[in-house]
Amino acid sequence: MEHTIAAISTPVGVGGISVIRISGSKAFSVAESMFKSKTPFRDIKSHTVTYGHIQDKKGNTLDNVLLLKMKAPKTYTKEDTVEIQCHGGLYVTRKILALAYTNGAVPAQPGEFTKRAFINGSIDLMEAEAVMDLINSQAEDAYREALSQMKGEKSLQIKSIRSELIDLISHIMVIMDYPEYDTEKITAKEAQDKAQDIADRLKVFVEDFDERRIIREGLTVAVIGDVNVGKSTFINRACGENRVIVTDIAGTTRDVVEVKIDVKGLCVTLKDTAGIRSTDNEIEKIGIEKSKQAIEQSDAVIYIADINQPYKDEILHYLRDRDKVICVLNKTDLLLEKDKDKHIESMEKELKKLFKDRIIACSLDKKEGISEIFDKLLDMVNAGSIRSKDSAITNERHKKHILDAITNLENTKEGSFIDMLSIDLTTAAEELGKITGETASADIIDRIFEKFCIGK
Ligand SMILES: Nc1nc2c(ncn2[C@@H]2O[C@H](COP(=O)(O)OP(=O)(O)OP(=O)(O)O)[C@@H](O)[C@H]2O)c(=O)[nH]1
Ligand SMILES: [Mg+2]
Repeated sequence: MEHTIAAISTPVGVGGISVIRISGSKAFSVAESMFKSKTPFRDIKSHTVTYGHIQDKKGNTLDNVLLLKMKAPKTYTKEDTVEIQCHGGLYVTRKILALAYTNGAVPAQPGEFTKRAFINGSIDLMEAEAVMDLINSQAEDAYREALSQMKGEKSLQIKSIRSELIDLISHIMVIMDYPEYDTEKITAKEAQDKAQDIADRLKVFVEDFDERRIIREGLTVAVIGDVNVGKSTFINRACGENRVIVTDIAGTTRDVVEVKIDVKGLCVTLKDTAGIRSTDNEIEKIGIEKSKQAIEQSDAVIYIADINQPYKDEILHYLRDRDKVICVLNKTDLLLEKDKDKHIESMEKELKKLFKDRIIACSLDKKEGISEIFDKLLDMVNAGSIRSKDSAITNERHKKHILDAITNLENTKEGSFIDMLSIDLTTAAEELGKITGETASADIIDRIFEKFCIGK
Protein backbone atom coordinates (compact mmCIF):
# COMPACT_ATOMS: atom_id res chain seq x y z
CA MET A 1 0.00 0.00 0.00
CA GLU A 2 1.19 3.54 -0.80
CA HIS A 3 2.37 5.61 2.16
CA THR A 4 0.50 8.69 3.25
CA ILE A 5 2.77 11.61 2.47
CA ALA A 6 3.06 15.07 4.02
CA ALA A 7 5.07 18.17 3.14
CA ILE A 8 5.12 21.94 3.41
CA SER A 9 3.83 23.20 0.05
CA THR A 10 4.63 26.90 0.50
CA PRO A 11 8.19 28.30 0.16
CA VAL A 12 10.61 27.79 3.01
CA GLY A 13 10.74 30.99 5.08
CA VAL A 14 8.54 33.40 6.96
CA GLY A 15 5.22 34.46 5.42
CA GLY A 16 1.60 35.28 6.20
CA ILE A 17 0.50 31.66 6.03
CA SER A 18 2.02 28.28 5.27
CA VAL A 19 0.29 25.27 3.78
CA ILE A 20 0.95 21.69 4.88
CA ARG A 21 -0.38 19.07 2.54
CA ILE A 22 -1.17 15.46 3.46
CA SER A 23 -2.22 12.87 0.88
CA GLY A 24 -2.93 9.14 1.05
CA SER A 25 -5.25 6.56 2.54
CA LYS A 26 -4.34 7.62 6.10
CA ALA A 27 -4.57 11.37 5.45
CA PHE A 28 -7.84 11.70 7.37
CA SER A 29 -6.70 9.66 10.39
CA VAL A 30 -3.43 11.65 10.55
CA ALA A 31 -5.41 14.91 10.48
CA GLU A 32 -8.03 13.67 12.91
CA SER A 33 -5.39 12.84 15.52
CA MET A 34 -4.04 16.41 15.57
CA PHE A 35 -6.91 18.73 14.54
CA LYS A 36 -9.50 19.93 17.07
CA SER A 37 -12.59 21.90 16.04
CA LYS A 38 -16.24 22.39 17.05
CA THR A 39 -17.30 19.87 14.41
CA PRO A 40 -15.59 16.51 14.96
CA PHE A 41 -13.23 15.77 12.05
CA ARG A 42 -15.23 12.80 10.76
CA ASP A 43 -18.37 14.97 10.48
CA ILE A 44 -16.66 17.68 8.42
CA LYS A 45 -18.01 17.63 4.87
CA SER A 46 -15.62 16.97 2.02
CA HIS A 47 -14.29 19.99 0.12
CA THR A 48 -15.03 22.43 2.96
CA VAL A 49 -12.78 24.60 5.10
CA THR A 50 -12.96 24.37 8.91
CA TYR A 51 -11.43 26.57 11.59
CA GLY A 52 -9.75 24.84 14.55
CA HIS A 53 -6.40 24.24 16.21
CA ILE A 54 -3.59 21.75 16.04
CA GLN A 55 -2.92 19.88 19.24
CA ASP A 56 0.01 17.62 20.08
CA LYS A 57 -0.27 14.31 21.97
CA LYS A 58 0.14 16.06 25.35
CA GLY A 59 -2.80 18.36 24.58
CA ASN A 60 -0.68 21.47 23.83
CA THR A 61 -2.03 23.77 21.14
CA LEU A 62 0.57 24.39 18.44
CA ASP A 63 -1.37 26.88 16.28
CA ASN A 64 -4.83 28.00 15.18
CA VAL A 65 -5.42 26.86 11.62
CA LEU A 66 -7.83 26.44 8.72
CA LEU A 67 -8.19 22.89 7.47
CA LEU A 68 -9.36 21.82 4.03
CA LYS A 69 -10.66 18.26 3.91
CA MET A 70 -10.96 16.63 0.47
CA LYS A 71 -12.23 13.12 -0.03
CA ALA A 72 -10.90 11.00 -2.92
CA PRO A 73 -11.25 10.81 -5.86
CA LYS A 74 -12.02 14.47 -6.56
CA THR A 75 -8.56 15.66 -5.49
CA TYR A 76 -5.28 16.49 -7.26
CA THR A 77 -3.71 13.15 -6.27
CA LYS A 78 -7.05 11.27 -6.44
CA GLU A 79 -6.32 10.25 -2.84
CA ASP A 80 -7.81 11.54 0.42
CA THR A 81 -6.14 14.89 0.92
CA VAL A 82 -5.93 17.41 3.76
CA GLU A 83 -4.43 20.88 3.54
CA ILE A 84 -3.67 22.79 6.72
CA GLN A 85 -3.19 26.54 6.56
CA CYS A 86 -1.23 27.63 9.61
CA HIS A 87 0.60 30.84 10.54
CA GLY A 88 3.55 31.33 8.23
CA GLY A 89 6.44 30.92 10.65
CA LEU A 90 9.06 28.34 9.71
CA TYR A 91 9.27 26.95 13.26
CA VAL A 92 5.53 26.50 13.78
CA THR A 93 5.05 25.01 10.30
CA ARG A 94 7.81 22.48 10.87
CA LYS A 95 6.36 21.56 14.27
CA ILE A 96 2.96 20.77 12.69
CA LEU A 97 4.64 18.78 9.92
CA ALA A 98 6.68 16.82 12.50
CA LEU A 99 3.43 16.02 14.32
CA ALA A 100 1.92 14.70 11.07
CA TYR A 101 4.95 12.42 10.72
CA THR A 102 4.53 11.22 14.34
CA ASN A 103 0.89 10.46 13.56
CA GLY A 104 1.65 8.22 10.60
CA ALA A 105 2.57 10.30 7.53
CA VAL A 106 5.99 10.08 5.84
CA PRO A 107 7.96 12.91 4.19
CA ALA A 108 6.92 13.47 0.55
CA GLN A 109 9.65 13.18 -2.09
CA PRO A 110 10.17 16.04 -4.59
CA GLY A 111 7.10 16.26 -6.83
CA GLU A 112 5.44 13.27 -5.17
CA PHE A 113 1.97 14.84 -5.04
CA THR A 114 2.11 15.51 -8.78
CA LYS A 115 3.63 12.07 -9.41
CA ARG A 116 0.62 10.54 -7.65
CA ALA A 117 -1.68 12.77 -9.71
CA PHE A 118 -0.03 11.26 -12.79
CA ILE A 119 0.03 7.66 -11.60
CA ASN A 120 -3.61 7.85 -10.49
CA GLY A 121 -4.63 9.26 -13.87
CA SER A 122 -5.54 12.80 -12.87
CA ILE A 123 -3.07 14.31 -15.35
CA ASP A 124 -0.70 12.91 -17.95
CA LEU A 125 3.07 13.28 -17.97
CA MET A 126 3.05 16.24 -20.32
CA GLU A 127 0.59 18.12 -18.13
CA ALA A 128 2.63 17.27 -15.01
CA GLU A 129 5.74 18.76 -16.60
CA ALA A 130 3.76 21.85 -17.55
CA VAL A 131 2.85 22.34 -13.86
CA MET A 132 6.56 22.68 -13.11
CA ASP A 133 7.09 25.04 -16.05
CA LEU A 134 4.23 27.18 -14.77
CA ILE A 135 5.75 27.38 -11.30
CA ASN A 136 9.12 28.34 -12.79
CA SER A 137 7.81 30.88 -15.31
CA GLN A 138 9.13 34.39 -14.74
CA ALA A 139 7.36 36.42 -17.40
CA GLU A 140 4.13 36.45 -19.42
CA ASP A 141 5.45 34.51 -22.43
CA ALA A 142 6.80 31.56 -20.44
CA TYR A 143 3.66 31.57 -18.31
CA ARG A 144 1.34 31.39 -21.34
CA GLU A 145 3.40 28.63 -22.92
CA ALA A 146 3.20 26.53 -19.73
CA LEU A 147 -0.49 27.28 -19.28
CA SER A 148 -1.36 26.12 -22.79
CA GLN A 149 0.60 22.90 -22.20
CA MET A 150 -1.10 22.39 -18.83
CA LYS A 151 -4.56 22.63 -20.38
CA GLY A 152 -3.68 19.41 -22.15
CA GLU A 153 -4.40 20.46 -25.76
CA LYS A 154 -1.02 19.24 -26.96
CA SER A 155 -1.38 15.97 -25.03
CA LEU A 156 -4.67 15.33 -26.78
CA GLN A 157 -3.14 15.98 -30.19
CA ILE A 158 -0.20 13.65 -29.49
CA LYS A 159 -2.53 10.99 -28.10
CA SER A 160 -4.77 11.21 -31.13
CA ILE A 161 -1.82 10.84 -33.54
CA ARG A 162 -0.58 7.88 -31.49
CA SER A 163 -4.01 6.31 -31.66
CA GLU A 164 -4.03 6.66 -35.49
CA LEU A 165 -0.68 4.91 -35.51
CA ILE A 166 -1.97 2.10 -33.30
CA ASP A 167 -4.98 1.68 -35.63
CA LEU A 168 -2.59 1.33 -38.56
CA ILE A 169 -0.43 -1.23 -36.69
CA SER A 170 -3.52 -3.25 -35.67
CA HIS A 171 -4.76 -3.20 -39.26
CA ILE A 172 -1.42 -4.59 -40.48
CA MET A 173 -1.39 -7.20 -37.69
CA VAL A 174 -4.87 -8.46 -38.55
CA ILE A 175 -3.96 -8.83 -42.22
CA MET A 176 -0.77 -10.70 -41.32
CA ASP A 177 -2.19 -12.93 -38.59
CA TYR A 178 -5.62 -13.64 -40.07
CA PRO A 179 -5.23 -13.58 -43.84
CA GLU A 180 -8.42 -15.62 -44.11
CA TYR A 181 -10.50 -12.74 -42.64
CA ASP A 182 -12.24 -10.43 -45.00
CA THR A 183 -10.25 -7.36 -43.78
CA GLU A 184 -9.71 -4.48 -46.17
CA LYS A 185 -6.22 -5.00 -47.61
CA ILE A 186 -3.48 -2.42 -47.22
CA THR A 187 -0.35 -2.40 -49.35
CA ALA A 188 3.15 -1.58 -48.07
CA LYS A 189 3.04 1.60 -50.16
CA GLU A 190 -0.23 2.72 -48.56
CA ALA A 191 1.16 2.07 -45.07
CA GLN A 192 4.35 3.97 -45.93
CA ASP A 193 2.34 6.94 -47.21
CA LYS A 194 0.27 6.97 -44.06
CA ALA A 195 3.46 6.82 -41.91
CA GLN A 196 4.93 9.73 -43.87
CA ASP A 197 1.74 11.73 -43.41
CA ILE A 198 1.94 11.20 -39.64
CA ALA A 199 5.65 12.09 -39.66
CA ASP A 200 4.87 15.33 -41.51
CA ARG A 201 2.24 16.26 -38.96
CA LEU A 202 4.66 15.54 -36.12
CA LYS A 203 7.26 17.80 -37.72
CA VAL A 204 4.99 20.79 -37.10
CA PHE A 205 5.31 20.20 -33.35
CA VAL A 206 9.08 20.61 -33.38
CA GLU A 207 9.26 23.43 -35.91
CA ASP A 208 10.59 26.64 -34.30
CA PHE A 209 11.57 24.69 -31.17
CA ASP A 210 15.00 26.32 -30.98
CA GLU A 211 13.63 29.74 -31.81
CA ARG A 212 10.99 29.37 -29.11
CA ARG A 213 13.61 28.62 -26.46
CA ILE A 214 13.73 32.35 -25.64
CA ILE A 215 10.07 32.21 -24.64
CA ARG A 216 10.59 29.26 -22.35
CA GLU A 217 13.93 30.21 -20.87
CA GLY A 218 14.20 33.94 -21.53
CA LEU A 219 16.84 35.86 -23.43
CA THR A 220 20.39 36.58 -22.23
CA VAL A 221 21.89 39.81 -23.51
CA ALA A 222 25.48 40.99 -22.93
CA VAL A 223 25.90 44.78 -22.78
CA ILE A 224 29.41 45.50 -23.98
CA GLY A 225 31.60 48.32 -25.24
CA ASP A 226 34.52 50.58 -24.39
CA VAL A 227 34.91 52.01 -20.88
CA ASN A 228 32.73 54.96 -19.85
CA VAL A 229 30.33 54.74 -22.78
CA GLY A 230 27.22 54.27 -20.61
CA LYS A 231 26.77 50.48 -20.31
CA SER A 232 25.89 50.62 -16.63
CA THR A 233 23.71 53.66 -17.26
CA PHE A 234 21.76 51.57 -19.77
CA ILE A 235 21.30 48.76 -17.22
CA ASN A 236 19.94 51.23 -14.65
CA ARG A 237 17.62 52.88 -17.17
CA ALA A 238 16.37 49.46 -18.34
CA CYS A 239 15.42 48.27 -14.88
CA GLY A 240 14.26 51.67 -13.65
CA GLU A 241 16.49 51.77 -10.57
CA ASN A 242 20.12 52.31 -9.64
CA ARG A 243 21.17 48.67 -9.58
CA VAL A 244 24.77 49.08 -10.76
CA ILE A 245 27.46 51.69 -10.10
CA VAL A 246 27.77 54.53 -12.61
CA THR A 247 30.70 56.98 -12.39
CA ASP A 248 32.76 58.99 -14.83
CA ILE A 249 35.83 56.96 -13.87
CA ALA A 250 36.80 54.71 -16.78
CA GLY A 251 36.80 51.07 -15.67
CA THR A 252 34.10 51.32 -12.99
CA THR A 253 32.44 47.96 -13.70
CA ARG A 254 34.67 44.95 -13.12
CA ASP A 255 32.52 41.89 -12.50
CA VAL A 256 29.69 40.79 -14.77
CA VAL A 257 26.46 41.84 -13.06
CA GLU A 258 23.21 40.15 -14.16
CA VAL A 259 19.90 41.97 -13.97
CA LYS A 260 16.60 40.25 -14.87
CA ILE A 261 13.87 42.38 -16.41
CA ASP A 262 10.52 41.84 -18.09
CA VAL A 263 10.52 43.25 -21.63
CA LYS A 264 6.94 43.26 -22.86
CA GLY A 265 6.36 39.78 -21.46
CA LEU A 266 9.75 38.32 -22.34
CA CYS A 267 12.18 37.55 -19.49
CA VAL A 268 15.48 39.24 -20.39
CA THR A 269 18.71 38.85 -18.41
CA LEU A 270 20.97 41.82 -19.07
CA LYS A 271 24.67 41.39 -18.29
CA ASP A 272 26.55 44.55 -17.39
CA THR A 273 30.21 44.04 -18.23
CA ALA A 274 33.59 45.69 -17.81
CA GLY A 275 34.56 48.03 -20.66
CA ILE A 276 36.95 46.36 -23.10
CA ARG A 277 40.30 48.22 -23.39
CA SER A 278 44.05 47.61 -23.01
CA THR A 279 45.04 47.95 -19.38
CA ASP A 280 47.77 46.90 -16.96
CA ASN A 281 45.38 46.67 -14.05
CA GLU A 282 45.15 42.99 -13.06
CA ILE A 283 41.61 43.22 -11.69
CA GLU A 284 40.33 45.07 -14.73
CA LYS A 285 42.02 42.50 -17.02
CA ILE A 286 40.05 39.70 -15.34
CA GLY A 287 36.86 41.74 -15.77
CA ILE A 288 37.59 42.21 -19.48
CA GLU A 289 38.13 38.45 -19.92
CA LYS A 290 34.71 37.97 -18.33
CA SER A 291 33.20 40.52 -20.74
CA LYS A 292 34.48 38.45 -23.68
CA GLN A 293 33.02 35.28 -22.16
CA ALA A 294 29.70 37.10 -21.64
CA ILE A 295 29.58 37.87 -25.38
CA GLU A 296 30.02 34.17 -26.18
CA GLN A 297 27.51 32.97 -23.62
CA SER A 298 24.69 35.32 -24.56
CA ASP A 299 21.87 35.01 -27.09
CA ALA A 300 22.27 38.63 -28.19
CA VAL A 301 24.57 41.60 -27.63
CA ILE A 302 23.94 45.29 -27.09
CA TYR A 303 27.09 47.12 -28.13
CA ILE A 304 27.30 50.64 -26.76
CA ALA A 305 29.68 53.28 -28.11
CA ASP A 306 30.15 56.95 -27.29
CA ILE A 307 29.08 58.86 -30.40
CA ASN A 308 31.63 61.56 -29.60
CA GLN A 309 34.57 59.14 -29.68
CA PRO A 310 36.02 57.11 -32.54
CA TYR A 311 34.86 53.49 -32.20
CA LYS A 312 37.45 50.80 -31.56
CA ASP A 313 38.07 48.03 -34.09
CA GLU A 314 39.42 45.93 -31.24
CA ILE A 315 35.93 45.67 -29.75
CA LEU A 316 34.10 45.28 -33.07
CA HIS A 317 36.41 42.33 -33.74
CA TYR A 318 34.53 40.33 -31.10
CA LEU A 319 31.20 41.04 -32.82
CA ARG A 320 32.06 40.17 -36.40
CA ASP A 321 30.75 36.61 -36.24
CA ARG A 322 27.68 37.46 -34.22
CA ASP A 323 24.37 37.92 -35.97
CA LYS A 324 22.27 39.28 -33.11
CA VAL A 325 23.86 42.60 -32.20
CA ILE A 326 22.33 46.02 -31.62
CA CYS A 327 24.56 49.08 -31.77
CA VAL A 328 23.77 52.01 -29.49
CA LEU A 329 25.51 55.30 -30.17
CA ASN A 330 25.18 57.04 -26.84
CA LYS A 331 25.66 60.57 -25.50
CA THR A 332 24.06 62.41 -28.43
CA ASP A 333 23.29 65.21 -25.93
CA LEU A 334 26.98 66.17 -25.99
CA LEU A 335 26.90 66.90 -29.72
CA LEU A 336 26.42 70.48 -30.82
CA GLU A 337 22.86 70.89 -32.08
CA LYS A 338 24.00 72.21 -35.47
CA ASP A 339 26.33 69.24 -36.12
CA LYS A 340 24.07 66.59 -34.65
CA ASP A 341 22.24 65.12 -37.67
CA LYS A 342 25.32 65.18 -39.88
CA HIS A 343 27.49 63.57 -37.25
CA ILE A 344 24.99 60.81 -36.51
CA GLU A 345 24.55 60.16 -40.21
CA SER A 346 28.29 59.78 -40.87
CA MET A 347 28.83 57.56 -37.83
CA GLU A 348 25.89 55.36 -38.78
CA LYS A 349 27.20 55.08 -42.33
CA GLU A 350 30.50 53.70 -41.09
CA LEU A 351 28.89 51.14 -38.82
CA LYS A 352 26.09 50.11 -41.15
CA LYS A 353 28.13 47.34 -42.79
CA LEU A 354 28.32 45.53 -39.50
CA PHE A 355 25.02 46.41 -37.84
CA LYS A 356 22.71 47.16 -40.80
CA ASP A 357 19.56 48.88 -39.54
CA ARG A 358 20.19 47.93 -35.93
CA ILE A 359 21.80 51.23 -34.96
CA ILE A 360 20.22 53.60 -32.46
CA ALA A 361 21.62 57.02 -31.63
CA CYS A 362 20.40 58.35 -28.29
CA SER A 363 21.21 59.82 -24.91
CA LEU A 364 20.77 57.21 -22.22
CA ASP A 365 21.48 59.85 -19.61
CA LYS A 366 18.40 61.71 -20.85
CA LYS A 367 16.46 58.41 -20.72
CA GLU A 368 16.16 58.33 -24.50
CA GLY A 369 16.28 55.27 -26.74
CA ILE A 370 15.39 52.59 -24.17
CA SER A 371 12.10 51.47 -25.72
CA GLU A 372 13.58 51.71 -29.22
CA ILE A 373 16.47 49.45 -28.16
CA PHE A 374 14.06 46.89 -26.72
CA ASP A 375 11.76 47.04 -29.76
CA LYS A 376 14.78 46.28 -31.97
CA LEU A 377 15.82 43.49 -29.61
CA LEU A 378 12.40 41.81 -29.74
CA ASP A 379 12.29 42.28 -33.49
CA MET A 380 15.78 40.80 -33.86
CA VAL A 381 14.84 37.58 -32.04
CA ASN A 382 11.49 37.36 -33.90
CA ALA A 383 9.55 37.56 -30.66
CA GLY A 384 6.45 38.86 -32.47
CA SER A 385 6.22 36.07 -35.00
CA ILE A 386 7.02 33.39 -32.42
CA ARG A 387 4.24 34.68 -30.18
CA SER A 388 1.68 34.84 -32.97
CA LYS A 389 2.07 31.13 -33.73
CA ASP A 390 0.25 28.49 -31.81
CA SER A 391 2.64 27.20 -29.19
CA ALA A 392 4.23 23.92 -30.18
CA ILE A 393 6.22 21.48 -28.06
CA THR A 394 7.94 23.28 -25.19
CA ASN A 395 10.07 20.62 -23.62
CA GLU A 396 13.43 19.18 -24.72
CA ARG A 397 12.34 15.68 -23.65
CA HIS A 398 9.19 15.84 -25.77
CA LYS A 399 11.18 17.07 -28.73
CA LYS A 400 13.57 14.10 -28.48
CA HIS A 401 10.73 11.55 -28.49
CA ILE A 402 8.98 13.27 -31.40
CA LEU A 403 12.18 13.31 -33.45
CA ASP A 404 12.74 9.61 -32.65
CA ALA A 405 9.17 8.85 -33.69
CA ILE A 406 9.66 10.74 -36.98
CA THR A 407 12.90 8.83 -37.69
CA ASN A 408 11.10 5.52 -37.16
CA LEU A 409 8.15 6.54 -39.31
CA GLU A 410 10.47 7.59 -42.11
CA ASN A 411 12.42 4.33 -41.74
CA THR A 412 9.35 2.50 -43.02
CA LYS A 413 10.35 3.66 -46.51
CA GLU A 414 13.30 1.26 -46.37
CA GLY A 415 11.22 -1.92 -46.08
CA SER A 416 9.10 -3.34 -48.85
CA PHE A 417 7.23 -5.98 -46.83
CA ILE A 418 4.31 -4.96 -44.74
CA ASP A 419 5.34 -7.08 -41.72
CA MET A 420 8.70 -5.25 -41.57
CA LEU A 421 6.92 -1.90 -41.40
CA SER A 422 5.07 -2.78 -38.25
CA ILE A 423 8.33 -2.91 -36.23
CA ASP A 424 9.19 0.74 -37.03
CA LEU A 425 5.58 1.81 -36.56
CA THR A 426 5.46 0.16 -33.12
CA THR A 427 8.67 1.91 -32.03
CA ALA A 428 7.27 5.23 -33.24
CA ALA A 429 4.07 4.67 -31.22
CA GLU A 430 6.16 3.83 -28.16
CA GLU A 431 8.14 7.04 -28.51
CA LEU A 432 4.93 9.10 -28.64
CA GLY A 433 3.61 7.26 -25.60
CA LYS A 434 6.70 8.28 -23.62
CA ILE A 435 5.70 11.93 -24.02
CA THR A 436 2.30 11.67 -22.40
CA GLY A 437 3.36 8.81 -20.12
CA GLU A 438 1.41 5.88 -21.59
CA THR A 439 4.63 3.99 -22.37
CA ALA A 440 7.12 5.82 -20.13
CA SER A 441 9.33 3.57 -18.01
CA ALA A 442 9.58 4.00 -14.24
CA ASP A 443 13.05 5.37 -14.86
CA ILE A 444 11.81 8.20 -17.09
CA ILE A 445 9.03 9.01 -14.63
CA ASP A 446 11.40 9.14 -11.65
CA ARG A 447 13.80 11.37 -13.53
CA ILE A 448 11.03 13.84 -14.38
CA PHE A 449 9.65 14.17 -10.86
CA GLU A 450 13.10 14.45 -9.26
CA LYS A 451 13.26 17.94 -10.75
CA PHE A 452 10.14 19.09 -8.91
CA CYS A 453 10.16 20.90 -5.59
CA ILE A 454 9.07 19.18 -2.39
CA GLY A 455 5.41 19.80 -1.63
CA LYS A 456 4.35 20.03 -5.30
N1 LIG B 1 26.35 63.29 -21.28
C1 LIG B 1 26.04 62.02 -21.12
N2 LIG B 1 26.66 61.29 -20.19
C2 LIG B 1 26.34 59.97 -20.05
C3 LIG B 1 25.34 59.38 -20.85
N3 LIG B 1 25.23 58.08 -20.49
C4 LIG B 1 26.13 57.89 -19.49
N4 LIG B 1 26.79 59.05 -19.23
C5 LIG B 1 27.85 59.26 -18.23
O1 LIG B 1 29.02 58.57 -18.62
C6 LIG B 1 29.73 58.12 -17.48
C7 LIG B 1 30.00 56.64 -17.58
O2 LIG B 1 28.78 55.96 -17.50
P1 LIG B 1 28.70 54.43 -17.09
O3 LIG B 1 27.32 54.01 -17.27
O4 LIG B 1 29.35 54.20 -15.78
O5 LIG B 1 29.62 53.82 -18.22
P2 LIG B 1 30.16 52.33 -18.39
O6 LIG B 1 30.17 52.07 -19.83
O7 LIG B 1 29.39 51.41 -17.53
O8 LIG B 1 31.64 52.47 -17.85
P3 LIG B 1 32.65 51.37 -17.26
O9 LIG B 1 31.92 50.56 -16.24
O10 LIG B 1 33.72 52.17 -16.67
O11 LIG B 1 33.12 50.57 -18.41
C8 LIG B 1 28.88 58.52 -16.26
O12 LIG B 1 29.36 59.72 -15.75
C9 LIG B 1 27.50 58.70 -16.87
O13 LIG B 1 26.70 59.61 -16.13
C10 LIG B 1 24.67 60.19 -21.83
O14 LIG B 1 23.76 59.78 -22.55
N5 LIG B 1 25.06 61.50 -21.92
MG1 LIG C 1 29.93 50.17 -16.00
